[in-house]
Amino acid sequence: MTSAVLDALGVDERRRAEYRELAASGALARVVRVDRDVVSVLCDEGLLRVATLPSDGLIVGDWVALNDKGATRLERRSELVRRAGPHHDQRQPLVANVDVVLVVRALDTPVALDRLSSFLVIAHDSGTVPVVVLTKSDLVDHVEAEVAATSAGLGGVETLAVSTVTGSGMDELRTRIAGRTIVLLGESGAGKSTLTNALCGREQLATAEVDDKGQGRHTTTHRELVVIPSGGVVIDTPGIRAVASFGDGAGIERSFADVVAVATRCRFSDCAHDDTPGCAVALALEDGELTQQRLDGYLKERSELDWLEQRMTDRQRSSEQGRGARRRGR
Ligand SMILES: Nc1nc2c(ncn2[C@@H]2O[C@H](COP(=O)(O)OP(=O)(O)OP(=O)(O)O)[C@@H](O)[C@H]2O)c(=O)[nH]1
Ligand SMILES: [Mg+2]
Ligand SMILES: [Zn+2]
Repeated sequence: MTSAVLDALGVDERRRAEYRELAASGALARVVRVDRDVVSVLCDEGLLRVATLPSDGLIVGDWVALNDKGATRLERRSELVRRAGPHHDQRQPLVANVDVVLVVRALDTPVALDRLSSFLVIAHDSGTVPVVVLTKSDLVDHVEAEVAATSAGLGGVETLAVSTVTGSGMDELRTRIAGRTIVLLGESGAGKSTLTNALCGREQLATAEVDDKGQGRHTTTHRELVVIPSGGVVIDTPGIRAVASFGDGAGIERSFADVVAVATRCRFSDCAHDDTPGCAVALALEDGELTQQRLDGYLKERSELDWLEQRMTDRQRSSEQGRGARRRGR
């Protein structure tokens, strides 16, 4: 069976087999947008709107088998997850079945690298590949130096510069995303929707100018999946400045592999990397192998995760105590 729509959405034989096993009454489809009680899906019949319950937990990028009652979700091969905020412990899945996370940043506004590295952490948590995309390259000089500095400041992450005005870098980006599912993350005004439209070749999504302070206007309010004619699928998202990870630390270890590699040489395995004797990190800072910024970024991510781990442990303990008290009370 071949289908242009499903192929464009990135279907493969494993997915088709999974769908056949369900023997669903309706089509195989992919979720392109989620509203309160309706999901929009693309399938062979085109765009359909299907009633669902929030408890179905469908998110953009999910594959579903349609049926009389709604939609049954197929296996998620990857899931990009964040926490509601730095001091929250709710797990929020953002998008599903993503291959590459594009971290988008406008070159004409200054940005804190630790905000960008938070996106790299959740990308690595989910096993997807992060790529940084620097937009609006037509507005600045020294684009190559910016690319090099961003990549180095983020531990060597792949970094591209693009302009939707001149088209510079767009072919490289198209090649990078062909045949894959990409999600765009970054702050409001970074140019995510403009980039999606440029990749689509039409004005599919609304965009808006940044205000006179250089701030975005939160123009995009929904995550939305669109098919790119040159191949691949892009999920545009509302602007966010940073994210907090809900991972187990693996994403931090990968995003800060340079810091971790140095820290393994410290004399004590529980080294706090301050004035501890035999601290390899302190030495690396002195001789320039590591920057203070990389270390601070790493420690910030670690401390947020430590907070989460402590919170989860406390929760578990109090729920066990609650169960114990109920048992004794019986
Ligand atoms: N000069 C220039 N302007 C750009 C480029 N890309 C985007 N812009 C402008 O940047 C502004 C913001 O773009 P949007 O695409 O709406 O930004 P966004 O990231 O989707 O913002 P939110 O939806 O609020 O998260 C618009 O005025 C765009 O025209 C570019 O490559 N060059
Ligand atoms: Mg937008
Ligand atoms: Zn140390």
